[in-house]
Amino acid sequence: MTKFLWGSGTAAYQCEGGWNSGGRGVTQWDDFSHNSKMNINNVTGDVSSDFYHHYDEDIKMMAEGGQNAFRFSIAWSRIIPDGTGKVNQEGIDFYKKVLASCKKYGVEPFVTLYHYDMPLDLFKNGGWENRDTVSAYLTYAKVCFYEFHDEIKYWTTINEPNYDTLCSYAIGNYPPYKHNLEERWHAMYNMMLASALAIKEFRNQNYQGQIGVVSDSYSIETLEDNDDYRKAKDNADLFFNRSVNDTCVLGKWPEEFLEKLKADNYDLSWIKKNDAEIFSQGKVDFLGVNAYDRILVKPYHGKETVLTNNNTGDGEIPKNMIANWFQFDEDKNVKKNAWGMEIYPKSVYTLLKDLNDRYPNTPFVITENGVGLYDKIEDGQIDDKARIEYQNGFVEWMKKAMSEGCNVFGYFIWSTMDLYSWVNGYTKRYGLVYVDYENNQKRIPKKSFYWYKDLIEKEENINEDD
Ligand code: BGP
Repeated sequence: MTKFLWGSGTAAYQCEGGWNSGGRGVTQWDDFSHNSKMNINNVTGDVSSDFYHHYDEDIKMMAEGGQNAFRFSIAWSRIIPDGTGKVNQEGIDFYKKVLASCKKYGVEPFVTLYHYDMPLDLFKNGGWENRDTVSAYLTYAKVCFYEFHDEIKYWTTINEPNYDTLCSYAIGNYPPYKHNLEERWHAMYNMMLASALAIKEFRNQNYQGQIGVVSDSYSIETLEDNDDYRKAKDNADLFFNRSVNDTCVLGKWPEEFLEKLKADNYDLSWIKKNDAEIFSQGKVDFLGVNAYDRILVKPYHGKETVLTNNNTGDGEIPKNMIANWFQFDEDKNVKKNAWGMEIYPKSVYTLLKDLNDRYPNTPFVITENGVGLYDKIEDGQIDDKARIEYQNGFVEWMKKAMSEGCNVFGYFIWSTMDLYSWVNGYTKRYGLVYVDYENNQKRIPKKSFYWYKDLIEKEENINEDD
């Protein structure tokens, strides 16, 4: 039986730095951080946690913390700097070095091909709204499979097709800052198509290993139970979960979802006749689940669509309402972090049970679970009790879901070390390891790092009795 994966995760733009080193091309996030007035926290990922130079130290520290797996993403812009055309050998060499460190310290690499960042030229040509990006992504995926297939057993194609496109095209806080759900669904459709094509290619080449999608998925809940509330809940389930998960697990867009888009009068001419076959051949081996919080909804009969997010950390609860679908509700009895995220660990239990009911026999892995806090150093230590409490709750509820039949084969805390939080900058910290940005990116393990080490030691054989 394979070992349960206990690890933590990062993403290229958020931790690497070295933005213009090693032949790396420019991405839309470099453009955002250097040039956009939407960069409200006014910081960049130019240096960030400087993983580009600290990778060996970081992976060694993970191993010392008992972690046996590391989730990270490859920067497309390091491999094919202009998005199409020339492959950059220096970029390939960098990830080979990262993979060699993983091997040296006995840490299993768990690799994402696309985690929000794309070469700027592709982005300027329409990004995920342009089907050419799908072909460019497939070429990029082929290069990565070919170069790294010996070292990587766990691949994921795309990180969070739902949340990424929601922020980029509907909330409008990520580039290209749009507020248009129709464009959002178009972009997400192309992402899912790119993912399916990459999975198909991976299988065609008979590469050893497993491949999946990382989906931000939510336990959708209501505070009341009646027909109107149940309808809102089903709508939210389609909107946030099934649009992505049915498509990559069952290989088919849910009919009810397409009906909803038609009812919204969207032009769906971007759905091409042969796509259905591609989706049916691009099913995942496992579903990666990013689990942070639940989504609480109630009916909405208004005409206006308003989508917001809290990027300031001022405690405000984001208000969201989507005409013809649902609106967000709030449970005043549940604690939230400064960015309005509920601290509600039971949500992972409900989520896993729901996913297991809908997709029986699917292997799941918690690819992200974490909490953003204003961590502070005091006497050289970071006592992040609130994080320990949050993570511990999630692990307990995950274990309960596993004991009731959910097949979960790994758990990754977000994040390995402090890193750049999209739009929120560096004050919102998630790491098990503190990064002192004022002092050459010095690493200092937080209390949660040691808590996790102890937990892994205790739980090492978590799946041995199945
Ligand atoms: C997920 C992303 C991660 C990470 C995390 C925390 O949606 O996959 O990249 O950033 O959320 O979110 P944030 O940094 O916005 O607080």
